[in-house]
Amino acid sequence: MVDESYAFVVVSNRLPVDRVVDDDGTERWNQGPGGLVTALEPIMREADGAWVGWAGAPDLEHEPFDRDGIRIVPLTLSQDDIERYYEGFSNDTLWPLYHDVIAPPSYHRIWWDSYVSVNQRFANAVAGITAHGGTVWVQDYQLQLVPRMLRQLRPDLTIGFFNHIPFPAYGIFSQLPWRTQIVEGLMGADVIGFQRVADAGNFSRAVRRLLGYTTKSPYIDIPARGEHPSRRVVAKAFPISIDAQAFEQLARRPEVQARAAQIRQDLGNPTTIMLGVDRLDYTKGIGHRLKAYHELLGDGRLVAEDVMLVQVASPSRERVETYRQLRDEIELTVGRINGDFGVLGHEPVSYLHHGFPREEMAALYLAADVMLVTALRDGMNLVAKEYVAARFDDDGVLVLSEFTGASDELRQAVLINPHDIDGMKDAIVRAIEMPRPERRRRMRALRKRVRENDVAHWSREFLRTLARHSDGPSEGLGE
Ligand code: GDG
Repeated sequence: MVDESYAFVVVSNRLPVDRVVDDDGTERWNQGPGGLVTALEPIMREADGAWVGWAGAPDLEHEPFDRDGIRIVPLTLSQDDIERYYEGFSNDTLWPLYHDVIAPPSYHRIWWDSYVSVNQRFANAVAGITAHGGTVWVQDYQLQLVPRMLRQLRPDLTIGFFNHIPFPAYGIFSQLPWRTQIVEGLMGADVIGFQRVADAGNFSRAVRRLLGYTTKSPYIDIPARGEHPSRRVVAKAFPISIDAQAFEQLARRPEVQARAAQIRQDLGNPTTIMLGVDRLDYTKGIGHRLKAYHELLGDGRLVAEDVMLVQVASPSRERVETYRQLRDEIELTVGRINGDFGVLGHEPVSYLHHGFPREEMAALYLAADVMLVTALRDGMNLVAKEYVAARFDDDGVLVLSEFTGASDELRQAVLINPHDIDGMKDAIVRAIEMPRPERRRRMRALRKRVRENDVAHWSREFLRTLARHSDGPSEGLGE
């Protein structure tokens, strides 16, 4: 029985808030990291919005509640669901497959069964609370079956989907035993958003190959079948971004600037500070970056006393075996570099395996002369955009992998192919030696781009496109 209904519903694997239980047993919900909630908050408040997702702990049953004008609807996942649907199919099948099989994906039927049943639960929950003719925005690869399931339950709804990670070329995607079901699942949406033009192209090709539909970018036409009339789906790039203004304001705070100066001092005032900030994930190319740095020190092109690499590797997916192995490899390499080139009181790599508050991140960005983003494959990479947003002083050099979505936009970065270690080494040296006028010119151009295409722009463009492709009340969204 529907006892409440919302005109605009966002659904993602994780809720935008984390449940924290204090020592005395009091429960609090903290806003989790991520710009998505910041971007959607005003729209959700205005449009009578609800957010459906998992709260991050096993077997947690919790009543829906209001938070800052948004209805939060927690869904329960059992330990089994977490192991099969989340750690299994999402993180150990889809994630490596969609990132060009950098690590080998595992295919297990039992994981797939769980993915189907959890997606159905998400779809049922959304169907139960969305108002007649309402709009639903489904987020990311964990929920690719939800659009179709939802359309079957609620043909009156307007459904959008956004894929935060890459969509692979057909030659890779076609490995997936359930490739047809995934593509059919996504085609339940009215608008399917991707990070890059190439991702949208890869998806359209998969649809042509697997379902035989006609595509003419950005449209995919589904022919009429039985009592189902024909339908037109939009598959298009909407590059995500950050709240650039908020990030700049954070970096401009006097205490953040003071902290940046302190960091430089604590590191012994080296001539050059380089920085890497990544979830500890094999897609981020941390090993390739360390290899290049190690060789540069070995060649004598960089001198250990003058340079420092700060590597923040925030803990991630630690229950998945590939991630445990990666951590061991990275920590071994860091140990080798520091062993080979460290002197008492100075180690050339400062490795930090924990998360930091946003203020500290902003201070690190300000303290870093060179930012290294060397991902082997990355949907967008928000770290690159945060670095640029933080540099209100128009200084600093961004070294950016061509394999990130961000490289489509941030053309004034020093672009690299992280597989080409010699090329990456040259780029690092070039970044370190870049004269101030060139640094300023490049950073200004980068900052203009990030300011103009911020996360509010992203959500507005997506929701406008969605509204245009429906006749329902979603027309008011994104204005
Ligand atoms: C996926 C896609 C796409 C990291 N460590 C700390 C911390 N972070 C923050 C960063 C940044 C975010 O986490 C990471 O975002 P990325 O975009 O770099 O990467 P993924 O986590 O892989 O995100 C990616 C994104 O979705 C959005 O669509 O861009 O391609 O893979 O905001 O700053 N934040 C804090 N402490 C940390 O230690 N506070």
